Amino acid sequence: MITLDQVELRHVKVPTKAPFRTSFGTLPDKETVLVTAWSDGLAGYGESVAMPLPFYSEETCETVWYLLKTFAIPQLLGHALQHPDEVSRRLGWIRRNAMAISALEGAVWDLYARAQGCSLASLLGATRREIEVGVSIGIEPTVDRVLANVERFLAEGYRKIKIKIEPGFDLEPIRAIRERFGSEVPLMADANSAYTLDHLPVFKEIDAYRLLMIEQPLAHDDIVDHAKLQRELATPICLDESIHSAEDARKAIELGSCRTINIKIGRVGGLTRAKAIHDLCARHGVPVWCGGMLELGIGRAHNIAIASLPNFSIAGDTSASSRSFERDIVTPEIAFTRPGLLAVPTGPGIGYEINPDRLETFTLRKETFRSS
Ligand code: OSB
Ligand code: MG
Repeated sequence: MITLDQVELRHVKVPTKAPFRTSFGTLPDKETVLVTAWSDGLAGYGESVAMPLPFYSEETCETVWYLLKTFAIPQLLGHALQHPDEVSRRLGWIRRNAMAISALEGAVWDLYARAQGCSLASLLGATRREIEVGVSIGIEPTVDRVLANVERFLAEGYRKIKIKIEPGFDLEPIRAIRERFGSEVPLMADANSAYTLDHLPVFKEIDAYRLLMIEQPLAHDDIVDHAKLQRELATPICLDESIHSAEDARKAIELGSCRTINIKIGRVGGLTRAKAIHDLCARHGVPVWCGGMLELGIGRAHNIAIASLPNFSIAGDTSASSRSFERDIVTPEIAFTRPGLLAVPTGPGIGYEINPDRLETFTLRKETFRSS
């Protein structure tokens, strides 16, 4: 049992190697909210995946801060928890705000695992000792620059290449990658909702390139048109933005809207809910994979833990620290054990510690809340 006696919020901004462009907008530096939760002198860490602007979902760094400070933290401080699953239940009355809930819930999972002296992965039900890793490549001003990135990441051993696409920047990069690197490269495309059913002819052409999947081609809140599109394509559709819960997943599977799901802990409101989606998909024979939101080491560590579950059978977007950062906030930094493979940590909690000096350097503001 643990009782939270202190929670700290930190708004951080960390320089990235390069801006990351998607169809919804450009992400310059990494800016987000970190959560530390304490019980009896032991700390656990969580990371929000909210960004400064609400263009992936409605949440932002500011809404995460507000929601946590005003509603979620006061409900957990001083409250005894038998298990981290209770966080999601106790905060279940809060509609949406998944990224806020997830950041706090993740800190509690890490704290609880550390208090038990076991790894977060084993607590979640890990069956893998290492996970295969893919990489997500942003939209670039030229196809050549995409090719240069593909070359770099294949050389580093990444097991899956995902490129961001948008209308007007889709067939060309896909064709160029296939021509240069061959048809065997595990390749997929992520549209972040930039298309409609009117683009069917483009998808028919993309279909010929035998991608692993096309991620979230249509509207962020749609599962009906995705089902229509899936019926027209041989390429599997993967849903990202459209899936917020196990119920969303059940409906999408029933409708035939997708053949795989990108599970992001932050998008679905935490590890308990992410695991529920994983379990539901497993029961339906639908493989899943772990998405990413260009997290810092804390968030990546949570991703690695969940990706160790059995039905995470496709390489995820759980890149190493070096993909985005010169300096990450965790020690050790997240690095391959062998090309394209990350070891699932066996140490307590998320299995990484925080570098306090770096954390301080990157902090824009912080606030501590204590149980009275
Ligand atoms: O759609 O998967 C996405 C990054 C920010 C917002 C949305 C997405 C992404 C990525 C990056 O694709 C994946 C990563 O963390 O490396
Ligand atoms: Mg996506």
